[in-house]
Amino acid sequence: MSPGGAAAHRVPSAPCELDDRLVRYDRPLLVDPAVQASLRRSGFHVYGPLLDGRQIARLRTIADEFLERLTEPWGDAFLTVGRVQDAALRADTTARAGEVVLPALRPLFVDDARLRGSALQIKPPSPTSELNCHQDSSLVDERSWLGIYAWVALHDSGPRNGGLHVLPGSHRLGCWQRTLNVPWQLARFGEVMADLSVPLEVPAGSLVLFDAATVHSSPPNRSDRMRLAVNSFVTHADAPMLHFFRDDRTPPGRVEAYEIDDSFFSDDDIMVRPGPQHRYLGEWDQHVIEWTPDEFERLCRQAIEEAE
Ligand SMILES: O=C(O)CCC(=O)C(=O)O
Repeated sequence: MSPGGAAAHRVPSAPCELDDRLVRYDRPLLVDPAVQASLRRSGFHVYGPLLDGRQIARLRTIADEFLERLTEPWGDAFLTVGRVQDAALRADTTARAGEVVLPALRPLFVDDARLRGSALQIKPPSPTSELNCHQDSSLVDERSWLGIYAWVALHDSGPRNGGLHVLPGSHRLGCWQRTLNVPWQLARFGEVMADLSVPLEVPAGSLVLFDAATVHSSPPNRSDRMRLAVNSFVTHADAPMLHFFRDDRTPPGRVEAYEIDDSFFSDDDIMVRPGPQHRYLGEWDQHVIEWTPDEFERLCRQAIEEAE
């Protein structure tokens, strides 16, 4: 059936509980079982050095060249290459950064992992460069498939220059239909999430792995120079890549599901309904979260305790 065809549909809220089972961790994605176990427990893992000085310098140069070619207004907010409108610039910069990062990441993952990347993240020194708490796009069906973001600092990174903060254990909150085109179910809990998040100190060249469902954020960069990072995505090669979408043509209580390929990110406008080149999988029940703020805070505190 085409989008918009079904009748209005009332979906009950997801139960107020953490995902204890985390089925997506049953299959190894990381070569080292201890790293996979750490990620399963906490939702993130600070891996340590990945890139050497030469590789870091190369990536900084790619970022400089990207900024020289960028014609879109940018202001002084956080900027990720993955979101710029110029598809050719986006694809070229991502591919060049990937040539440096992906070979370094590759040995950490099992043979049948697929690595996608790598989006440069640019945080200028400015009071408005913060990123509020969020979860990244799920990109796979997290009820069965594991998706991991691999974030590498290209400068020493900490709270003063807008480094990464994470909410430990938040990958167990079960909010799995995440794209820029579906209202984020946890948005109204922003203050609680920010209060409970913890800052990470990450030296230049070091890697943070995080479950795509882990809530994270970064405060404004209050230093006097730009802070760079690069982010890649890893999942199993046979995991279908998913995109969820809804607008006012989508019946209440539903999301449209699409199977996409890499061209979606390199060639398409990711803010509009995917075109016919992407397989339409139908309308799925929306995963609705109607917990109270108290219930949410209780769950987060339990998640943090169990992440230790
Ligand atoms: O580099 C940062 O400041 C954070 C990046 C981030 O949150 C993201 O890419 O989702």
